[in-house]
Order: sequence, then structure tokens, then C-alpha cells
Amino acid sequence: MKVLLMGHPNVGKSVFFNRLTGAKVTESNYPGTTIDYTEGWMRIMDKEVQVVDVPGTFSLDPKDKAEEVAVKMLRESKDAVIVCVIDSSKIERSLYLALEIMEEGYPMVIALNMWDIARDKNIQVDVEKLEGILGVPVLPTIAVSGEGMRELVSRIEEAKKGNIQMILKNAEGMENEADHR
Ligand SMILES: Nc1nc2c(ncn2[C@@H]2O[C@H](COP(=O)(O)OP(=O)(O)O)[C@@H](O)[C@H]2O)c(=O)[nH]1
Ligand SMILES: [Mg+2]
Repeated sequence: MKVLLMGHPNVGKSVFFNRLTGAKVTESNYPGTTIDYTEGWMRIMDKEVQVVDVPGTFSLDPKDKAEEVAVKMLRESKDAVIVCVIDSSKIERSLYLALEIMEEGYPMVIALNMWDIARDKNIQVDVEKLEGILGVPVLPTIAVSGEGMRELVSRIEEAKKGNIQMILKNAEGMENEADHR
């Protein structure tokens, strides 16, 4: 299994990466480019999992070399689980990328990072509702303190299993909503 950390620039992907991985990280240029990325390893349920700090991108329609590399890395990793890191204080702008990646069929966990900043700005996010709408696990995180990251990791495995529970839960929710109409 492989985990790709993806998201806009400056959302905390590299802080996330450093917290998830140990000392054995390698930095390389993507073949044929000057764009660098970092790879490392983490343990999930007794398994060594490769983690990649993918260059930041705003969409899957690349606008520069770094975005091109990000999209290539995604498309080359068909079996990856994506941790989509989002700045909690700018959610609307970030969901587009998450939806694009989900649309390509990748299992995903969403990290609502910089939760502390959103809280300070009085931005309130209904995490459960967002989870229900998107059908993927959504976790508030503060990468600089590590808050929420353990739970996020525990749900990577769940995402990989195809989110069956989530899909069932959503289907149930939709039925209930239909009943009330
Ligand atoms: N307050 C706060 N700052 C964060 C958090 N996560 C990352 N940062 C800071 O945001 C900046 C960008 O983080 P970085 O990991 O380099 O972003 P990247 O471009 O996505 O890799 C750095 O100054 C981090 O220390 C967070 O959850 N809360
Ligand atoms: Mg970075």
C-alpha cells in the first residue's frame, strides 16, 4: 500500500509527512524534471506503508511543472490511498481538488488541517455532515501539534477497504431523508 499526501501548496503536507514518517526519507527529483518530492515510510497496523509528499497542486488540470508532476504521480499510483490535506479556513476552494481525485476512483481520507487557525477565525465546519456528503472519512487535524493525526491514520485502512461502511451509512442517510420528504 502507498499513501500520497496531496493538496494545495502551503496547507501543511510537509509537516504532515514529517510527523507520519521516520528518519528514513529520500528526496529525489521527479525523472526528467527539477521538481523534487520526498518519500518515506510509516507503519499502519503492522505493515510498512510508503508515504509520498506530493508537490502541491490546485487541480488535476496542471498549470505548471510542479502541478504536472503531482498529477503524474497520482496517475502512476493506481493502488494508492490519498490523504487530501485541506486548509480548514479555506475549505470551499479546496474541495474541488478532493472531488477531482475521488472522481478518478481513488480511496481518500480528508485532513481538515490548520483546524486551530479556523477555530481562531471562528470558522465552524460540520465535519460529520461533510463526511456524509462526500462519503469519505474527514478528520480535523493540526499538523504542527499532531492533533487528530492518529485517528486519521487509523482511517486510512478503512478508506482502502473501499469505504463500504461509509457507503452503507450514506445510502441509509439518503433513504431516511427520502422518508421525511
Ligand atoms: N497553525 C498551524 N500551522 C500549520 C499547520 N500545519 C502546517 N502549518 C504551517 O503551515 C506552513 C506550511 O506548511 P507546509 O507543511 O510547508 O505546507 P505544504 O506546502 O503543504 O507542504 C508551515 O509554516 C507550517 O508550520 C496547522 O495545522 N496549524
Ligand atoms: Mg511541502
